[in-house]
Amino acid sequence: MFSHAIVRTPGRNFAQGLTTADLGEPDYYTAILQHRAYCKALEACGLQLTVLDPDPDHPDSVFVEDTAVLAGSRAVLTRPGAPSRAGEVDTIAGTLAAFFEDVCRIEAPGTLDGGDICEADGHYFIGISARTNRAGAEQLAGFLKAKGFTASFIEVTGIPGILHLKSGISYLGDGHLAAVQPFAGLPDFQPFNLVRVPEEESYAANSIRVNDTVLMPWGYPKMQAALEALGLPVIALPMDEFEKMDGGLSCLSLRF
Ligand code: CIR
Repeated sequence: MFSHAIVRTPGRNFAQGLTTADLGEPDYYTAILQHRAYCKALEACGLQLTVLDPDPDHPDSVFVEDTAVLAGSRAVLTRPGAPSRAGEVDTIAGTLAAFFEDVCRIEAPGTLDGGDICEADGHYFIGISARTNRAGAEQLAGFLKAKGFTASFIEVTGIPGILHLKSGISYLGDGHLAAVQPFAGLPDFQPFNLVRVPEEESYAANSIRVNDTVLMPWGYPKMQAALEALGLPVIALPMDEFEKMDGGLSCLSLRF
């Protein structure tokens, strides 16, 4: 069960962040409204929020998930793979130190984005991507092992449309794992009850289980029906402005 989440309000220069999506420029005001709805949904799931102020020096800093990996009493500060995002870690470190007694950090030459980490019942899948290199993945696996968690690596590099591992998979609890087609066949994921995300709904692969509820992006009826058929309560949220910046539901919060 989660009791807290850390989020950061989008800054006015949010549209100046990194993106590969060809979906047009996000609208700041709509992003604020969508972010507010996201925060309300987390609160409806029973979480207490720590809302950080916008960080004008880092337009991508609304995507707080990439700055840390949380594992029990340990917070691992990342070393983001995109140089423009490196400074985001220092601006959140103090907040994490207030909640976690044990804070450690990925060091050079390792790079790692939190979006590449998918935790499933104490096992951590670590994506090796354009943002997370093997040195970063190995450091994280060591930090996790020291706390009794296991880890394995999943190759993400070169899969079209997939920035991070969690752009293509989500662990939804109770053994359910949503995956887009390129991941669904991997032996690593066969022990799970696979929810196959149709290609035209691939953005919905980034959904999150928050206590009893699944938060998913709005506008993906097949995925929503599949989750409801599993008996999972669903809240669907408009996410278009974040999608324009390659961001999904998981990236907007650190949950613990
Ligand atoms: C970036 O390219 O880093 C941001 N525009 C989007 C990051 C999304 N983060 C995530 O999926 N965890």
